[in-house]
Amino acid sequence: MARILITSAIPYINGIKHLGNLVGSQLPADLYARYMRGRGHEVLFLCATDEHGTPAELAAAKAGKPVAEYCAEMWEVQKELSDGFALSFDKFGRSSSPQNHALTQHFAGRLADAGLIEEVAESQVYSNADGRFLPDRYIEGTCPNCGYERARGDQCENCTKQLDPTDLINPRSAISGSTDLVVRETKHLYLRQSALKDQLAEWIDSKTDWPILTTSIAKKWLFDGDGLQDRGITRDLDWGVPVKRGSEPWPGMEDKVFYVWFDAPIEYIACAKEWTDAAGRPDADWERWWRTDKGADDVRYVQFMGKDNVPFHTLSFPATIIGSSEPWKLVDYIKSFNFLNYDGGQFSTSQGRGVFMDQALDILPADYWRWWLLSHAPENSDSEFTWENFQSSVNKDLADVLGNFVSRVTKFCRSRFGEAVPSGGAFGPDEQALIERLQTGLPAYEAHMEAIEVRKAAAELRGLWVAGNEYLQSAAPWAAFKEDPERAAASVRLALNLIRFYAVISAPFIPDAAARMLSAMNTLDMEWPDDVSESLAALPAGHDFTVPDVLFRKITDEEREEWQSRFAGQR
Ligand code: B3M
Ligand code: ZN
Repeated sequence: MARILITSAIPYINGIKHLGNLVGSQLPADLYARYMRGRGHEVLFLCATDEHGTPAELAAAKAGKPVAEYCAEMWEVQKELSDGFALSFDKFGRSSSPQNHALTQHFAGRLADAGLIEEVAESQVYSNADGRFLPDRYIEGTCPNCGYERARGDQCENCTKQLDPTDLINPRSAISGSTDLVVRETKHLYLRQSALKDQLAEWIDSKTDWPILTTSIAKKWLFDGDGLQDRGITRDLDWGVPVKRGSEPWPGMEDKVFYVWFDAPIEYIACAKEWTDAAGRPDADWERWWRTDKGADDVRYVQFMGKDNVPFHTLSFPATIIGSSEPWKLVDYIKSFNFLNYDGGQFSTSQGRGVFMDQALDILPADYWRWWLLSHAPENSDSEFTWENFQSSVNKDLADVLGNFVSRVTKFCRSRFGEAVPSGGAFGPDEQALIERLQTGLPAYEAHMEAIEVRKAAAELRGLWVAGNEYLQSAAPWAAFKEDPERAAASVRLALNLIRFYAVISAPFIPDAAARMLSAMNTLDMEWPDDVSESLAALPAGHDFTVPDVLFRKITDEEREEWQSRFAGQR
């Protein structure tokens, strides 16, 4: 038995995520966590909300709420949706937790002690009326390029031109509207990533088994242009982790907070500290997951994320950890994803284009989405959601293949033998052929799951479902029953056991359907089928079962058309 630490990139707090976000980190992380638990390993699966930065402040302002209140409410919303998708986090934490505040300040202190933090003087816009420095996004004015009057200091939304706040005509504070702005000098902290470049490059080079998508992005940032740049890790915001050097104040930094990308990955560690049992007791032993001097040497740590998050996980966060000179666990494997597009374009949060997590669950149960998203995960290139493809995958794979198998077998047995596994008869060549097919297919499926080849694993699993249907077609117990009821009994006994077998191996993809299959088979036995033929005898003759309700329903053409127009934009 191994110990496996799994983290998913932590979603921003500022709104409900779309299906592209979901398939880029949380969902495949859940697949892996469920599989590893199913194989009997000890798993700690962590995720959280990413609550700091300008997006959180701006979203709260838009909602007319204090930012702390807004974040607390959105955490509840995101938690409920992740439960709805059956994401099996051991802890869904918050980057605004006291644990993360303390740990972030601790890391900053260690980095400063090691000489890895530099104070850099910068000119920045200060608002006299607001009594604070304004981040670029908090300054509005007229775009010098197109004349749009509500351009932001970082970019004009109208013509998309990248701007500097000083480019704006008639600049004003986005907070108060005041035009009483001056340029003042202020200091910011920079993490000297460049000083760690060689150590980081050596570490990345040692990761020969990582996906090319992951290492190529890391190497680009390490070596392209002037090489790895130092990174500003402080911001002039109210909401965030106050800048401190360990638990000590940091002179000159009193009104500043750490940059959201500095504290967000540290939340992976803090999240383990936030974990409590049902009685509210924290795990005194959390360090065995995170400190190599406390046993984490034996842990395999796997991270999941979209490709846009790779630089922070291959370079910035490791720089924080390596730079601390403390024995924190570094990631062992990074699984990164390309983007999922939506029906000929992109998902768009601002235009409400595409399907968002809440809407998805309003129209169909989680398993339908889990299956489509995982079996079409954007692994080797970007992939695209289309309603036609979704309809055909659901109708074929889930309804016609798996669902139909379960329904045919259980209904046939009930009508001829009653609701118990029938006795009598012996396995013949058809049964042998099926068992051999499963004996080669199952290890192939396991190998893809171990390697986190999500699409290949889904294809292999589908193949195993198809094999069961083909077996049923050729054994044809309904025909055999007339001449040789014993033969039919043997077939049905195998097929009923196959339902349990499918439930166990499919649970990482479709956990709710798997639970319903097991409950119909009247068993809690989730033992992984290490020995295929033994596992196909787990339900003995005489074992009771029930016929389940329809496992998966089909999507009609009318529904497909209606959804296609409903989600085309302007939520
Ligand atoms: N919140 C970006 C994202 O959700 C960011 C990830 C942080 S991971 C430490 O894509
Ligand atoms: Zn413009």
